[in-house]
Amino acid sequence: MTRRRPDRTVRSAGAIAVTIGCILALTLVPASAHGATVKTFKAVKETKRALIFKPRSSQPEAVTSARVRLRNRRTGTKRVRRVGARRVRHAIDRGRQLRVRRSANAHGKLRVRFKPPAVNVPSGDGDGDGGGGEATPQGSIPTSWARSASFEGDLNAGTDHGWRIDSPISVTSTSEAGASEGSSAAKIVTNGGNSNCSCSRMTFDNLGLTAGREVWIGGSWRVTDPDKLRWSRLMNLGHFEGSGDPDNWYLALMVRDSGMEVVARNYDTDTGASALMRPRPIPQGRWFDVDVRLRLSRTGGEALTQVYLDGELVSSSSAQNMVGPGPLTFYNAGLPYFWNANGSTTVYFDAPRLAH
Ligand SMILES: [Ca+2]
Repeated sequence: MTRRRPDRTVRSAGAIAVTIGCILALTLVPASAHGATVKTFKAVKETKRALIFKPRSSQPEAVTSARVRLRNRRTGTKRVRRVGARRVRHAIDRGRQLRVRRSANAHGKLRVRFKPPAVNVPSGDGDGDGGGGEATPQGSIPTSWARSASFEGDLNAGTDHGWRIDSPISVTSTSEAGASEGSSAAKIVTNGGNSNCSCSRMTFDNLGLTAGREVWIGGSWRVTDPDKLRWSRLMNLGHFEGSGDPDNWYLALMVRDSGMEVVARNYDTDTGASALMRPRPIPQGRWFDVDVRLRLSRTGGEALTQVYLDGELVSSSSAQNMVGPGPLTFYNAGLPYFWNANGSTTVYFDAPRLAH
């Protein structure tokens, strides 16, 4: 059988937008004293007896202490509940949620103190073929996002056009596999039945990301069988001018024969493609986070692509990450492209996010 190269993409034909839900976002309030940093996180969920946080950082090992200053909105009573640094490190390291007990009506934010970051910068194992060494300091994953969604019972809130779902693929909101954020996630079920584009993706639109821009994109997935994702994509930024236009290009977290990689390429050809992270195994049967920091450039040595897996920097490249003249105008994620020959599989997706 001849392998197809099914990386064609048809941009989301937008259904009517559903918009602005309650975004359970995290916020960052930086503070410094003697080089230490304090990050503040809003609860991503509340239960009657607890506040649920999902702290993020690229340096979980730097956590020195954490606490929640609770204030009872009904009685005005205040109290401070300390949270063990080890618990916080563990939650960040594993991408898990952190549960802090509270009495009813008590609210507060999680404040996490970090010691000053180490000076040395991991060189990464995914240098592309761009010129020059990697000398740019490691950034930290944002805790406040310009765009995000969480699929808490509503698949469309926070997205620009809802989902493109090519029948008979289905996407539903479910809590059956847990979630990266909150308690629900998007469940994508494929059956390989659509020979055109087995696509299921949501969109952040009208981004206008040009050379020189600093951008973060991220998403969280739970994959039941990585072998069923060959020749597919998990997320991408894209520039699209019309079917077959040679200026169409995208920057994607994608899969070829195995593993996931980050590549900037033309829609229709690998000629001129720029490898930004070498293939690495796709975690199986658990939630994982991928966050990508970009400084966009068509010039090797001026561009920057850093990839964080579960909050840890795993790849850094200065290879060109723009392969066309046009700006990146949209973000797609979920399973933006699925190779139908993979057949039936289920992928859970949560917390698409973008900062710029
Ligand atoms: Ca969610």
